[in-house]
Amino acid sequence: MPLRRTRLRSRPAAALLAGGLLTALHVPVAVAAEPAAPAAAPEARVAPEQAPDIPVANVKAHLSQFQSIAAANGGNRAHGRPGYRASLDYVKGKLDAAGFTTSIQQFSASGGTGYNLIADWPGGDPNQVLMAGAHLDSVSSGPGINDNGTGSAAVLETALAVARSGYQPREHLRFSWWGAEELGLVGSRYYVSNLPSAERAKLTGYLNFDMIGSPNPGYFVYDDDPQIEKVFKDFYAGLGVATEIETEGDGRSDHAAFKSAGVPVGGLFTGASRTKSSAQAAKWGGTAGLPFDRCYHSSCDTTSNVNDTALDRNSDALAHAVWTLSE
Ligand code: DTR
Ligand code: CA
Ligand code: ZN
Ligand code: ZN
Repeated sequence: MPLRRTRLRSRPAAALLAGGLLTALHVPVAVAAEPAAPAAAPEARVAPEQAPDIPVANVKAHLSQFQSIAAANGGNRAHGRPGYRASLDYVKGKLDAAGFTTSIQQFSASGGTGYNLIADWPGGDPNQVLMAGAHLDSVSSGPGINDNGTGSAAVLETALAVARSGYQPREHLRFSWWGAEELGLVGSRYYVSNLPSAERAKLTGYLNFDMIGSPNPGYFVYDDDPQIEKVFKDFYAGLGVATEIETEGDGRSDHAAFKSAGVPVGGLFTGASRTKSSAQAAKWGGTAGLPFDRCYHSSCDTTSNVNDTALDRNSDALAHAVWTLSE
């Protein structure tokens, strides 16, 4: 199900007439009825390819790498620190080996050099580009495994699954890992503001994944673009898992710049420092009265700070959305 940006196409009057719209409006329109176009042969509908299962063990292996990178670089993967660039080099190495066309976008922020990583999967309609992304930087106080190793690892593993399967979607796929999100969405804003308007117009959607494995998880879906929201909600309904809309407000993560530029956006979130309610614990499990992630922006945001079930479900939801919205 391709994602269409809401652009109304102007239709010739004859088509409107034929379509009954103008007669309904009783507008006297002096147009010669065009000869009916020959009925197009119904195109052979190929069953949409289903997304593969994303092995959560693979996602967790990336998290272990991020943890090791932080340990070897002063305990974090923050903007301007060596652990961030080492994280980017790790992700880029996997993508290059899998056949992606990668590029690094450099920018300056708060006196440090920042980097975005962009990976294009060759093929697809260059004028219809679906993006999926996550911020790769942590705060300086810890390794940032849930925030946002989980989103980064799940986007990476979904991209690798595209390569493994040889998926050739109708739309062009682009994956992204943002720098300096924790400084104020700096990397994604830099990308969008430096993207030529003609290139921006080709984006059919941007899917954002920031904290998708919280230890006391909620299942929140961004309530921005209705079509994208429905893809995620239907996926979870298929699992029998209730979802809520993400209500922390716009502007809290990297989808903000895309939304401001008129790109349809959506995404998933398992919660940060807010407290899980009793009603939420009743439907999702976990512990009421505690934060969704008690290690948010703390040194304890390690590989032990991840709920595997939430990470697995959200990784599979991510792949499902990429396949569904690009086919
Ligand atoms: N700003 C994100 C965490 C965050 C807080 N609320 C939301 C809502 C949707 C996505 C992410 C978030 C961070 O600390 O990276
Ligand atoms: Ca899975
Ligand atoms: Zn954060
Ligand atoms: Zn984050």
